[in-house]
Amino acid sequence: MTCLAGILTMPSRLASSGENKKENIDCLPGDVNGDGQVDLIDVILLARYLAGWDVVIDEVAADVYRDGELNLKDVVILRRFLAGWDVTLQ
Ligand SMILES: [Ca+2]
Ligand SMILES: [Ca+2]
Repeated sequence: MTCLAGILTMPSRLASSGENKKENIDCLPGDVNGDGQVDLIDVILLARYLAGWDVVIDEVAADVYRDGELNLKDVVILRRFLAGWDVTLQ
């Protein structure tokens, strides 16, 4: 699975590299909206997604509690991270 940030940056990377090797696209854990930083907007976006809103999120980056699904655990981890708790986003 490729994260949203990876998809967005892929064309330029492929064009500049000129090689056909498989690249590991860096995905920023917790960057739900794929803007390159993790902040409160990402938490809000994820919460809205879970509430059934019609929002587009990076489901791979949003799964900070790596259990393969998106739920409130991910929101909690993200909130703790932003609050300065000693948690690691994966
Ligand atoms: Ca973000
Ligand atoms: Ca999860």
